[in-house]
Amino acid sequence: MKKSINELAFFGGTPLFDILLPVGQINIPEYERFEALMNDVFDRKYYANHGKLTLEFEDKFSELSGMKNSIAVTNGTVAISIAAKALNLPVKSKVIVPSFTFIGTVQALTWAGLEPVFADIDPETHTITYETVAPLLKNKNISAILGVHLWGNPCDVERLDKIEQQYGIPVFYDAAHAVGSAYKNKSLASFGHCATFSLHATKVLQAAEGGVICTDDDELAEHIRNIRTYGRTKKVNDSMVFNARFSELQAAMALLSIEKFPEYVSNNKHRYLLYKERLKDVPGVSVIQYDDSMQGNYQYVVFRLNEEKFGISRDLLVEILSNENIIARKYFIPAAHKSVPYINMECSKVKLPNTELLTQEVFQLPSGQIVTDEHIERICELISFIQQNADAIKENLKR
Ligand code: T4K
Repeated sequence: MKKSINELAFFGGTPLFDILLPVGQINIPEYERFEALMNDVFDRKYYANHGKLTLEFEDKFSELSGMKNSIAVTNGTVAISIAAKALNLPVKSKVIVPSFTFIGTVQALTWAGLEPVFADIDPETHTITYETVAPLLKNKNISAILGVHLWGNPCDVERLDKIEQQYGIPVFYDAAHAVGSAYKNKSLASFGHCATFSLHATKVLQAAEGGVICTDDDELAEHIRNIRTYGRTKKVNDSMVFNARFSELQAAMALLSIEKFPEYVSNNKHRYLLYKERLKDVPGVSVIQYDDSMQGNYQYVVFRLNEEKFGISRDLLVEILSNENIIARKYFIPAAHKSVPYINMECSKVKLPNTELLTQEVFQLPSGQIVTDEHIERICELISFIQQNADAIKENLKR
């Protein structure tokens, strides 16, 4: 452990770790098993268009999510655009969406010809609630609500369902972070008309790139399948169709990943609890709390930093950690309404105090499969050391 602030890599010392510790999960399958699946694909000479492996993966995803239909697509962003198209939301209509999310959530709406109306979030769960959404319903031309189960934390699902009943506005969910997660033992895939997932390499269930749309509504599922493959299912008609097919190569990765999903989640939870325990007494640092009503996958370990209590800013802490090869992240900064192109549009003129606060305070620490208990012990000791020496660090910066 560092004995003085001059030993911090930020001030020219040697980095604490000689490998990079990223925030992404990076669950690498056994290469031999991937090769065996590829041999099968090569033997059959069937690489795309939803072959055997893709169908097998879709069945397994349905089993994991307790859903009737799981439709695999190119990635999580495209999954949202296709879901919006399949819901037949009128072009240029408005969709209520949080600003505190990955920019892909909102861009997916824009690509589907829709306009965002940004909602604030609850500062504890980081998700939209009845209270943050209801005042926006007086806006004209609202056609839907897109909630984001950020970090796998459920939106206010029960009360958002009531908005749908009251106002007849469909709700659907970006569940990119919520694979295998549940609220009160009910799969998060089952809330709203449909839920979309990401299988990016950094996610707990990964296909290198990929996405899934889940729904129990068979008719909606038909539209999603039809849009995904240039309208070729011929079972329904859609005016705009696309190529969002999932390849057999992606399916091979995803099948190997889903097999290990319970193990990955259990390891993630262990890491989350260890971070929580080791940082509990560090002033100004608080870890996101998961309510007992939710069963998550713990793929992101999310913290807030109160600068006044900790002594230095979140941004400076992240920079110091990065120099030690601890690649902490500041998801999501800037928030979507402050990002191009929305910053130049009418929709950016909103007051989102909780979103503003969280973009200043939130950060994530490495939590993937390569992160060991020893790494976490050392990261937490370092954060504690930085807090205890915050004044000296600030002094040193002035020199
Ligand atoms: N909705 C939400 C709420 C989302 O968070 C996302 C995506 C989406 C929708 C859209 O889903 P996709 O279309 O992406 O399927 C990452 C991911 O690219 C993105 O999937 C994710 N959310 C977002 C939160 O994070 P970056 O640019 O911050 O991370 P990236 O890809 O640079 O990777 C992080 C670190 O992981 C790198 O420093 C290096 C390491 N890494 C990464 C890859 C890809 C590896 O070691 N190996 C790898 O293969 O976006």
